[in-house]
Amino acid sequence: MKIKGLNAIIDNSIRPDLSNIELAKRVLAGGSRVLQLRGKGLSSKELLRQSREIGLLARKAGSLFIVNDRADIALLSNADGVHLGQDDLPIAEARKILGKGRVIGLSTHDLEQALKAEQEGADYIGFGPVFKTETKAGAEEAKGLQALREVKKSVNIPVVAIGGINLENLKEVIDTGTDCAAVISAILKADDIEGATRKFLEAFQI
Ligand code: TZP
Ligand code: MG
Repeated sequence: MKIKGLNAIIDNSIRPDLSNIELAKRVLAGGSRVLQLRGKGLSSKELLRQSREIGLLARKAGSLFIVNDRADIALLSNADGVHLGQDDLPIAEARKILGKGRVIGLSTHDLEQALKAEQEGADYIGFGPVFKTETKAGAEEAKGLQALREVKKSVNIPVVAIGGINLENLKEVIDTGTDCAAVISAILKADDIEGATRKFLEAFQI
């Protein structure tokens, strides 16, 4: 299992009519094989409960399961890894919790951060926001495709593009050579979440 293709991020704060469990079921049914749970407003107890349940669903479907922000919850829910932000635990500290067997990804916003993440032992990096996004409060300004291309050329670990990616701009993102595209609103806000997931995956196969 690899960080490749579509990374569907589950976050029902932007789709409150459906639970995270239901959202996970729909993107898995659509074929997503890299799933991340982003549970910003949830208590630790609730995040753990949901992570365990979604982790089992992901495993059954043959999907990777990554927990956003929380290495402790990733370990306790037997997830495949954690996705950290610049202000979360440093990679070396998260590694003490998760060991070498689990994946650690780090969000980066410029080339310097990307190179540092690789040097510090990240298994993959996120890079963005590539385009303008409404989903992340306080997100930095859009970095653009050229910056993404530059980062992809400069590191040897998988690069996950994030921020404002939709079916219209996905091809340009793929053409930079990026390994993976992380998507929230373009999938979760769709009427047909399963179908939208499938369309993103098809674009990766062309
Ligand atoms: N980090 C950088 S942009 C972003 C995160 C979590 C939000 C991406 O959401 P969307 O809806 O795909 O733009
Ligand atoms: Mg984070």
